[in-house]
Amino acid sequence: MEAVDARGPYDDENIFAKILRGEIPSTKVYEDEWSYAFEDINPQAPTHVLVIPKGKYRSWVDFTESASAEEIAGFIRAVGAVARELGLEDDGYRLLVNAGKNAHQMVPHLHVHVFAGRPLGPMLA
Ligand code: IU
Repeated sequence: MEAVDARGPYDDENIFAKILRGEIPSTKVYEDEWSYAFEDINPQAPTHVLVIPKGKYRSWVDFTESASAEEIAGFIRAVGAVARELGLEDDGYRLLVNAGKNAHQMVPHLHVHVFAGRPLGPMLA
């Protein structure tokens, strides 16, 4: 799959938009007013969850520039709730956001990766 440009208009037909609309199945691990979290289809660790805002945001910049303070706070809290509810705090976890081509963002809807369940090694680059 091609990396995407994180800029430009939101694509309503991107795969995570379809997941949010229930048009494509996903394994839900968390949901609240602002956010939805589900298992990554191609996990890179024993726990690999994607947390996405329910709003239409392509990237971290788009989200932080366009979303309300309430929505941003709600989403960041949701990422924490996922880590807590999955019991990841004892052994640790990693959060990752890819944006744009050089970071190999493949899906143009903001997503935070949550990795856990094995030693993750030093920072990925
Ligand atoms: P990236 O940060 O845009 O590179 O990550 C996209 C992720 O979305 C990647 O880990 C894929 O395995 C994952 N994914 C998915 O969970 N379900 C899908 O239908 C598709 C991609 I397409």
